[in-house]
Amino acid sequence: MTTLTATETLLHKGSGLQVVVGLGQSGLSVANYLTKQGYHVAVTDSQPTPALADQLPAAVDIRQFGAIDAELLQQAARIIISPGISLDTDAVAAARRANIPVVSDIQLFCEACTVPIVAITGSNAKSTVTTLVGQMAADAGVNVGVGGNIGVPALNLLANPDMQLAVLELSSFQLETVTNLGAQVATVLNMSPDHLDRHGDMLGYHQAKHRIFQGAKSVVINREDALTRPLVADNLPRLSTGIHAPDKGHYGLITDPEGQIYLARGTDRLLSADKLQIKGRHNLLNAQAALALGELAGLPLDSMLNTLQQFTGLEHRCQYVATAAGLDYFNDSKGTNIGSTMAAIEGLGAVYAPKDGKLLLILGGQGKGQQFGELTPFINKYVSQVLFIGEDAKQIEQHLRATKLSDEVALHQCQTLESAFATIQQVTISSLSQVQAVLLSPACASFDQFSGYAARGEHFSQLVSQLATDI
Ligand code: UMA
Ligand code: ADP
Repeated sequence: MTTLTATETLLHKGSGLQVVVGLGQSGLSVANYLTKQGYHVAVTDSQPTPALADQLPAAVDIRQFGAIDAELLQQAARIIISPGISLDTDAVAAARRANIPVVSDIQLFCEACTVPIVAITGSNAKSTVTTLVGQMAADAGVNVGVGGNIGVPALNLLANPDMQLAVLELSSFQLETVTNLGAQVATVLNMSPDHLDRHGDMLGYHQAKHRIFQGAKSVVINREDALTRPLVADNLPRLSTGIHAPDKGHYGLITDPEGQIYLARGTDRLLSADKLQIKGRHNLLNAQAALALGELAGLPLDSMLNTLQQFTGLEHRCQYVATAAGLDYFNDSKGTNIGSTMAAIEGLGAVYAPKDGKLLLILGGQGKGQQFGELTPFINKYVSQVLFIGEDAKQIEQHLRATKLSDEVALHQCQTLESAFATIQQVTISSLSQVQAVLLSPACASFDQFSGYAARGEHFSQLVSQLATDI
């Protein structure tokens, strides 16, 4: 971070009160950043005693906790809102009506960042692709900062004065208040319904996501998903990814006469798919996206291909846990929307189908306003048992029953993961169930029963290991 002159500090102090709304990780990073810049900063949070309050810098002299302070917001020269807080929150909506600017930490980051930004969003695969691109850059000897929605607040990256490249995972919540991000390369990896309770409908969600392209110098597009295509000038450099053979210079897949699949750039076969440790068709798209983003960020291809072969994937994403009583257990707790669950069912289902095997799917939690009937064709093809857990379990069952669900798919209400495990024992005893693998891919948020997807995945893995020791 550059050191400010006394005049700059005075200018910032004089530029009015900066009100940080929400004191989570991003709120704290904003308070730290703005106080160092010499701004007058206030913080407000709904919780009476936010956990991070004692980490606030002493210079933050206004702290209003217990409710978002509407009066304080009216005094702001600028509001910096945390991603978890909706713009429709009463106090925030009133401030916007009073024409007080509301921005996210990402806006402050892109205004201050002097190095190229790789900006990544999408309904799914953000963390996987962000981690891959970050690793590709590091392996190529680039001093890279990786942050954003992935868990490291973006502003914290500015503390590294030697950073040469910033790789950001961005959520729709972070993007909805960002203007002119100006990324070196930006992408929307894929689009499927998510967070509709917050954005109202698919259009609102799409609009938020596509703000990532504002001011971008180049873009990566997913040919399989028209909703990822940006409205940008035709002459903007662009690369595309997809499951078919690619045009010259673009990424795709080539299958040879023996059926071997290769990652390809134009007609060049780059890498045989079986050299990747991450499995499934969706991961072949993720690998291409990482290569295309890396190329447009100036990373060397050979080094990127080496990184790809070393990458073992992230926890809780279609992760194999163990085999117990002849069933393979997979933890896809990060499957928190129907798009990710479709990818998991299809990716794993295709592995067991040739052996006449079916999946047992554990689904449910907080449904976030999604239409679960969209899962039905995937369930009909690859799943013989569905077990529902969590707050919206009954509603999800209704959605499936209202579609053309096959009679061969059995549905069970279980409420909790524990009771789901008892049901697994009952329903898989008969070989008629055809179940060869158990997949936790809930297509829902976990907050009704867990502190987050990681806690849900860990609980699942514990129940599996318990099972393995009981046998
Ligand atoms: N709060 C209020 N009023 C409210 C809601 C929340 O005051 O109505 C307060 C809470 O009391 C708490 C603070 O706001 O003190 C929490 O803020 P936050 O929810 O924005 O969370 P942060 O800790 O700042 O973390 C955020 C992202 N969280 C969300 O978007 C919900 C993190 O993404 C991100 O890693 C972090 O910034 C750093 O950039 C998490 C996430 O769940 C992983 N993201 C969603 C997702 O991936 O689906 C979008
Ligand atoms: P995000 O950060 O966007 O949530 P993750 O990389 O954490 O993305 O993966 C989230 C979920 O999406 C996991 O369940 C994973 O198996 C699934 N997934 C990964 N890649 C894709 C893809 N290309 N399309 C659909 N789902 C995917």
